[in-house]
Amino acid sequence: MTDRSPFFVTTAISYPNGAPHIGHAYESMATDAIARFQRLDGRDVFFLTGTDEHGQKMLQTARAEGIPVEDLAERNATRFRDMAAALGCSNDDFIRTTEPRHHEASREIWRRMAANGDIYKDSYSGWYSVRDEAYYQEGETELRADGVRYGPQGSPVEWVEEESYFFRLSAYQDRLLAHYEANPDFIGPDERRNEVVSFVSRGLKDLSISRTTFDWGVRVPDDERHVMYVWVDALTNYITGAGFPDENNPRWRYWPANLHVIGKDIVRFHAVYWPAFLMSAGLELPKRVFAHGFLFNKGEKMSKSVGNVIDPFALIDHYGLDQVRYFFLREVPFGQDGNYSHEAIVNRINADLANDLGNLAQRSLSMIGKNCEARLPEPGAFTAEDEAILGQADAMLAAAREAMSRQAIHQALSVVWACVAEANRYFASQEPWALKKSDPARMATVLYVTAEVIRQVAILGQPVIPTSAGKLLDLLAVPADARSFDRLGAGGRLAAGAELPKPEGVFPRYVEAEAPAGGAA
Ligand code: ME8
Repeated sequence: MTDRSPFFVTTAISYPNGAPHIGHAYESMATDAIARFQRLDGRDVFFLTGTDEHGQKMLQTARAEGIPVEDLAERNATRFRDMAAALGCSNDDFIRTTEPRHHEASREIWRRMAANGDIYKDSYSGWYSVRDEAYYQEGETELRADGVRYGPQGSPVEWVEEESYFFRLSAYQDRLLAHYEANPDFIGPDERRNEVVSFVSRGLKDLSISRTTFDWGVRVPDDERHVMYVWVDALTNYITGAGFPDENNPRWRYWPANLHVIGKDIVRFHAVYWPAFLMSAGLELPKRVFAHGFLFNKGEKMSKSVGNVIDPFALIDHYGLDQVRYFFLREVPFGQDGNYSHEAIVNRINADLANDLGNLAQRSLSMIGKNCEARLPEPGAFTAEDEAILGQADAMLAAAREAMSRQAIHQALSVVWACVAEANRYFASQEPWALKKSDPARMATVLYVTAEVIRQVAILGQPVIPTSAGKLLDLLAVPADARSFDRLGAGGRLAAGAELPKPEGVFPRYVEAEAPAGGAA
């Protein structure tokens, strides 16, 4: 039975204070793969992404560039929107926190938290990191030899003293701990969950949730001198996207979100502040928050000064979209930090895509083209070898589903590529080219079985390599309405006799443009 229940998945919303980088692209690709997987598996998916446009960081960048902050937001939000499109993201909406619908939602959640008695006015004095847009306790900061005080993520902090509204976060310590205990899947991976539990167990202080020294933000209801602390409005984007506060909005059926995909640096906001705000406002909590790791360029942190910031648009232009998506999602265990380098990308493109899958498809399909009048051959009785490889293909869905339920995207891919590897061994050992003369009926069976395995690989490959998988399915004449996961397994076998188009290569090899320096003379 297909599960048609709603599945709401989000990315973090990025600060458009600069152009998007590969870290942002990584999160979008991964979340898109998750959204596509669930859609193909029959779920009613809503996939939300967008930009987080308020806060001091945006203001400071705009000032440094000498342009109005609205212009900075506009310019870069467009680049983030373009990036999502360039990455082939299937997001259903793109939210910008400067939109009126979002101001309305933020003011409403504030009113509900206030009505619940959780907001009071006082004055704040303490450390603030503009880069992280985060308040830190003195004990979390460190005064270094350069005379500058730094926060736990290595960004400088400044002393802030101003009138501020506070949220009674301290009152939520026990309820949060009880929630983590009762819902062991609320935070993933486990390492992140343990960090959150230990942070909350040490005790929570009330949180300053408004600022008065600038006005770039959502105005606090009934007190126009204050704008909301940027994270209060930023987190609210997830319910704005679902139509809040209009609970008659058809999108409200998607709340609570099934999954917030975020990076490991913003776990505290999503797993501590956000559930506390929602509890206070009487709203349901998201089911899961999953934190991916950070990407490094050959082990080095990307930074503008080092000059190793990778532009996702350039990467896609250079290697191809599906190639980039496949590389990052296969290479980096989702949840751990990862590295990328030209060599590693080329290796994945050539080994996994061009050789393993591309060559198998090309060889088997061109044999069908030449020897079977371009029609899918009628198979004879299956041998034990045929049954074994078909069985492995039929078993992929269950294993991939299990992996995807833990956001182990790399494991889902490894299940599929293990089947590709096995199909290559099958093809090589059956030697269909030799059967052509000796036993054409057996050759037909081997080609049919190989094509059927490729069909299932392509269907399951769609979340990560949608365009190339689509081309493979075209080459197999699989109709558009027969490409979802309910067609996997024995029930969806290829129809013998179907006419196939002329086969063409789907996965080009990456060839170095110029010989490496000092190459062979
Ligand atoms: O944090 N590798 O925005 P942001 C992997 N506006 N992921 C990375 C990364 C890297 N090198 N650098 C950043 C914010 N990310 C807030 C979010 S959500 C209500 C508000 C990830 O533009 C980062 O962890 O700094 C985050 O999930 C996302 O990119 C946006 O980061």
